[in-house]
Amino acid sequence: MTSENKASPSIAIVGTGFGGLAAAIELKKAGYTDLVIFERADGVGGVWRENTYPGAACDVPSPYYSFSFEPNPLWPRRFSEQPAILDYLRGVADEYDIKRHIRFSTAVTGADFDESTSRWTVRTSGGDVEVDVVISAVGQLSRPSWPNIKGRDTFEGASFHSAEWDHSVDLAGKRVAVIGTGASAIQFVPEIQPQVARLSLFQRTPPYVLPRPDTEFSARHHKVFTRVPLTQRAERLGWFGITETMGIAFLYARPLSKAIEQACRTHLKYQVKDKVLRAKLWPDYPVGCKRILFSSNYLPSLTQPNVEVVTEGIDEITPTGVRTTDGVNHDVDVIIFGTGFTASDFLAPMQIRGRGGKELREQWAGGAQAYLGMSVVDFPNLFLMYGPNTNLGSGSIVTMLESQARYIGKAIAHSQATGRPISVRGEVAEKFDRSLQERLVDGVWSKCSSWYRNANGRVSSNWPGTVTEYRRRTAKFDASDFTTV
Ligand code: N01
Repeated sequence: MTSENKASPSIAIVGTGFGGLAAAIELKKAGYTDLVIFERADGVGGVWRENTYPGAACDVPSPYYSFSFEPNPLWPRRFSEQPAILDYLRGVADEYDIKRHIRFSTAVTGADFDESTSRWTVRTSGGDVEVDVVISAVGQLSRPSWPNIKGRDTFEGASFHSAEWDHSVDLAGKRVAVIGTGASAIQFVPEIQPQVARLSLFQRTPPYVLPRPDTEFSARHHKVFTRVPLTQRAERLGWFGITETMGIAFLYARPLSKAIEQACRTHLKYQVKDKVLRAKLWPDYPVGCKRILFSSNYLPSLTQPNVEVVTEGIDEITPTGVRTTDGVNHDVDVIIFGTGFTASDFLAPMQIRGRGGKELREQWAGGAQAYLGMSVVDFPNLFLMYGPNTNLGSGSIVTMLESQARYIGKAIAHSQATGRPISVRGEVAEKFDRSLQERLVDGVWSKCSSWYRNANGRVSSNWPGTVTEYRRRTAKFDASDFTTV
């Protein structure tokens, strides 16, 4: 990449999910053409390429879980399934001619800031590349978390993680153990339950579940959405309003969150008649602490005769199955880990070194933090999409990513104007993080354990306000928050 022409910085983006594509499109629109995008896989899509488990779908409605500048009047359903979302992302990449910038099958292993040249050396499986700006868009949920359960490697049957679904394993007629009851498991459990001989669901903590008001979008919908785009925009705005209200409920309005809890209770009562099972499935932590899940077929699937919900803790995985703390051996043929992702380990396994050779991982030893989730002290011209404290408990992450892409575009323009790399001022970042953590420490997410929190209890994943607040705070780029190096 060229560096002579400082008027046009060279920019590397890591990842081609919603975040990487949002950044690339924004920068192309702003006239930056010296772009290289690294993608470890052989296609775009991020988590929507990786997660192919049965029933994989988005629990945020598609008219809202899509780019505002690229509505899709032809969504097959309100809550589209993974293949449709992946198709959408592929289409967007084509539409904006992004693919020619992408180096597929190229994993970024790290990046070093060189103070003598004020540039980054990005280390990849395909060699080193020097650029002026690095944008990480690797997401928070891209690395599967394997539980540290004794004997996990001794199991003699097939086993795999939900995010790496092994489609070569035929589950028909098998005894299957599922470990985990998060957003992934509640989508695939109802899909596999009718096929398997026996399904043992190992539940450590039950989720709150609300119905998913899904609907197929018919040819008539498609016609209306195409001819009158305002109708789809109205649906988008409607869901924005609903999810913002839910966000406000968990963040600020206890009575409103009580109403949501009651709705979950009624839903459970309606779907599960057996009182013993119902008691097992009722959470004992405040609603909203973990992500509320949307499903109309998860709870009914657990009432089927071939399903057992196991609430005893797992003691050990044995060559033939799962042994629980009550000494019972649950013999199974297949174990599926729906155990989530290593979210708090931001940007891992990349090794990022900023000014003075500082390691990002060391700087983040107490928990990741970044100004507005995007800029880190002493890491000049490194910007993060979906960085620390920008996940949502409720709402569409795509709206956050669009705000970030715009803000990063402005930051790059400022760096270009000053002719120097920029990073957030230490005191600005500190003040920002302090106020964020003050809001989070007594908030709902601190009341239970989840992937939103680090091992030390710090909430590093979630934004403590509404989407509206984040959009407002990122709408303007304030150059006085940054320093040139
Ligand atoms: O992962 P999770 P996920 N022994 O971390 C259990 C997004 N997403 O893949 O709650 C026993 O939520 C763990 O138990 P506990 C969405 O943002 C979106 O399901 O820790 N159990 C939990 O039940 C979501 O929040 C969509 O007690 C163990 C489960 O495994 C995020 O991805 C769809 C265990 C992990 O749940 C993650 O969801 C899917 C152990 N040792 C996912 N370790 C959309 O629709 C873990 N568990 C957009």
